[in-house]
Amino acid sequence: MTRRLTVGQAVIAFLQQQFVSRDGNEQPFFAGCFGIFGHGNVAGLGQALHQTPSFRYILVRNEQAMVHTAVAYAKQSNRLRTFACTTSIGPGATNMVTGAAEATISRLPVLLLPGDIFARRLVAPVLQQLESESTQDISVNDCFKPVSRYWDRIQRPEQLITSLPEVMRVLTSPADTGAVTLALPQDVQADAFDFPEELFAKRVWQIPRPRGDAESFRQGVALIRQARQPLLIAGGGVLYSEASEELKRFVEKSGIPVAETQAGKGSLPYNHPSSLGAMGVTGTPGANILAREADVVIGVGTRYSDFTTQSKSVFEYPGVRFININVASFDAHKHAAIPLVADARVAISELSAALSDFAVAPEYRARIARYQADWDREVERWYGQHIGPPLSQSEVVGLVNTTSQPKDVVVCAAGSLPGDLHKLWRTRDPKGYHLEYGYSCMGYEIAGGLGAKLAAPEREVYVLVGDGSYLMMAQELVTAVQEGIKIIVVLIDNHGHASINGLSQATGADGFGTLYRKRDGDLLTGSLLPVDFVANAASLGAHSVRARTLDELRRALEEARAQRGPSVVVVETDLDARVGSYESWWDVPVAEVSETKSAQEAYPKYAANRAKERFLGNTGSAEPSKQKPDRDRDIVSPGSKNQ
Ligand SMILES: Cc1ncc(C[n+]2csc(CCOP(=O)(O)OP(=O)(O)O)c2C)c(N)n1
Ligand SMILES: [Mg+2]
Repeated sequence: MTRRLTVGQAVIAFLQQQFVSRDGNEQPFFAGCFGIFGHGNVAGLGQALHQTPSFRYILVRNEQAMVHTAVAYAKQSNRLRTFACTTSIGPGATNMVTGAAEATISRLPVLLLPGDIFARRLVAPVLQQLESESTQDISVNDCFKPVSRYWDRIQRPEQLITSLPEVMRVLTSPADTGAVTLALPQDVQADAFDFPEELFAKRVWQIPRPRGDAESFRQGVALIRQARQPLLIAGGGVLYSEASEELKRFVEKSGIPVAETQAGKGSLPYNHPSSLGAMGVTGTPGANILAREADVVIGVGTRYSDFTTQSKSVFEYPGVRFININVASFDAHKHAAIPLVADARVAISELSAALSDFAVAPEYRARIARYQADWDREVERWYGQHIGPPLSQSEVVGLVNTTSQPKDVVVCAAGSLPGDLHKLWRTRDPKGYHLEYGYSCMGYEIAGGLGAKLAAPEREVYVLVGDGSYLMMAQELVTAVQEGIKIIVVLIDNHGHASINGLSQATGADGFGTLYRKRDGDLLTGSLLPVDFVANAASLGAHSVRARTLDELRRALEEARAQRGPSVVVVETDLDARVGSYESWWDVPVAEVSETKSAQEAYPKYAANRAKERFLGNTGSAEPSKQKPDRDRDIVSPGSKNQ
């Protein structure tokens, strides 16, 4: 039995029949397809989508943005669903490279279907074709290779028969997932073939919950048993595995404190007795001090990015050992850990059972409680930091948090907001905090907000976006209007790149080139640029309003919640009212020689901090040096502005 279809039609017919199942819950894997048509896909995939209205097609405004939207949709859906993305050849295709990198880095499934140059070649060079004098086996789509977990180019229709199942295997694998690129030459997209009927049968991909190796598990349990100051770092894997309840039970009984990465924030509610809040460069004092002293670190579903490890400087205990629970062997083996290559939920509940008689010392529990209480007061202080107008960013964050519902979602990606949100946002639901901080891509915010809302229409989605990110990618507001997608955008207008301005000052470049001001000689120190964000958002069809005071902001948020489509609330904030960092450092290299005094002064401080970076290679086979005495410290006031 065969079915005669074009390649474009076969791709769509196949995607429609792909389902996933985890814990007995079955659902279609693809919610539809985003796209922009050009000569490279209009007659192939475009024709196929046109004749298949049951597969939702959404026209977007920018190809990079649509990958952000798909990434956000997949993230909010715990990787159990995603969108496909179709583009023309050339610039439409390469616009997706940034999104592909983001998906692959953050291990989130997206299917990219860029058009490609003619397989027949006779008509080459076609419009937008990259020519090469040394080979005809190249196109701009080769740029996707390093940023894709699976990459293929379909030169003959029958190649789909072996390629499409690989596409699905990778997309639905918790360990291997990321961007999958299937480049579709524009002539091949329209070519017909007699495909075997089985290719279009319903297929359910079981999302596995793998159990770890028994010997690694035994070693891990033994390691935790002899720990005096264990610390659990919760990464995105806790959330994707839906392991929050198991995590709660494990740490309530054992008293092990939990620090959260950006991707793992929300693993515990902010006020859970074991929660130390944010970990790392943008972390809380409690998390960072206990990380410094921890003798055993249990990393669950974390990649250990430099923001988490403070550039490998935070783990100071001489004999510190790691046990890493991760579906990806790659991450499980980091820091010479005991690797438990396993699903987070399964591994945590098994650890819970094996360690039912284990608990940390009461003094350790008391310290955790004290850090938590101190931090709660600190957050209150930042929420209540009423200045201006212009307002401070922390009081804006505070008002959005306190006026939102526990299940609402905050979406963000780049600038100074991620650090403030990581520290200050009081997360009350595992899916209430949505930060794209693997790639921290400016421009993700609004496009990502659409993805989060499409995945969770029952929740309000608050997009917090800086003026810089907004100017990079605001056009998806038009898509939100088109599709009736309600997102509430809070635009923080601090007239420039506050985050990089602070970093520039800390590293000796005096904030050069970071402010949105008119040119005045060599510098951008003239008057503020007269950008009218309210008018800008309104011109795209969004409900938009300016809020100068806290009362105005409260009213504007209420109004926004009452809208049916997207809203933008523009708030001017004070660029210099920064939250600062706590017990943290981040390695951003400072000029070793320079002609500026600020850089000359910054360098020795930098060199001293860098000396704290460690190679974390202790396997436990050698005798670790003796631990320093525990120190019991209070919260110190915000330190250097280092993000
Ligand atoms: C696409 C992209 N380009 C550059 C950067 C580097 N970068 C990080 S934050 C930032 C400035 C962000 O400005 P804004 O959105 O206004 O936020 P603010 O720093 O003012 O909070 C820049 C340029 C990035 N993360 N992403
Ligand atoms: Mg800004």
